[in-house]
Amino acid sequence: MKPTVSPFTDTTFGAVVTDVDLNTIEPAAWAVIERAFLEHAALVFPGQFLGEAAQVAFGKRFGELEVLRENTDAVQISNKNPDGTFLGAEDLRFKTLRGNEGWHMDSTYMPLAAKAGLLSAIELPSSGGETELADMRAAYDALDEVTLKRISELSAYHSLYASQAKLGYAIETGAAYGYHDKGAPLRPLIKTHPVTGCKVLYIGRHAYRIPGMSDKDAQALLDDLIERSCQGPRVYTHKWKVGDLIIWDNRCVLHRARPYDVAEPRILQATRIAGDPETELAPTGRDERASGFRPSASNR
Ligand SMILES: O=C(O)CCC(=O)C(=O)O
Ligand SMILES: [Fe+2]
Repeated sequence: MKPTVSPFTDTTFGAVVTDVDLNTIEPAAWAVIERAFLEHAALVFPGQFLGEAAQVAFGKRFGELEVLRENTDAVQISNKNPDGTFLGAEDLRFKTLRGNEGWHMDSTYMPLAAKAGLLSAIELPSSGGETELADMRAAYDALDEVTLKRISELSAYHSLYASQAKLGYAIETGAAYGYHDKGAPLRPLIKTHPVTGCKVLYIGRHAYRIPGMSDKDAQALLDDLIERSCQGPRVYTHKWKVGDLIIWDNRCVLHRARPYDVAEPRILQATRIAGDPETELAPTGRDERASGFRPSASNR
């Protein structure tokens, strides 16, 4: 059986893949999926109902997994505690879920940004809670000359501490929050996709500071780029059904969760693919005020 890849007709990216069982993929079927992933940047596999182990195995075909939680490859993005109660507004995980509702790319605040994200739906609220994806290749193509010229040499520092602080969640501690200020990764705003060679607008809520600009001007520019980029036809809204699996290329696609009634369960199974250090590793530990540091061409 060869998978059928049906590109979305109303967006600049994305495709639905049917006629495939992700539990048992033949080499020829995998070749089709891998090619479609690079070409369409996001794939939707309806009704797969993959268990944890099968999702992890499918994820590993794309590359090494990023460790999201110690000692486990499969992580649930859930608004419930293990005892079945709902997270409270003061819980760190509640704040993480609210943070996920802002447009972002995964792990850009870590030295090694992610290659791809996989999600599948286990339990869903009665309305809302969609996942949205936005095509940053098409966003780059849509940039006007003036903006392109203005941003082409710029880089931004990325920090989870900063992005959560923007939401009023400033007091957390922990590993990922540590890459702030002098330890924040510095990433060019325009990225060249390491495999396809496409130019990509590499932005998202974790970007917070631009060397050579005031923080206020940088934030205004970064907010404006997100606002202008994340508009139709560059946005795909996935209205979940239990059993669906989606994957996006984190090197060229922004994503966010949409709000829902937090008193209803929403449980997704997440697998994240680590970036290739050759291309997704960013310099950290320097601050523009310290040295006038600029990323080298090899980091673009
Ligand atoms: O909950 C969602 O829809 C998105 C979650 C997310 O940001 C992620 O899996 O990286
Ligand atoms: Fe995410």
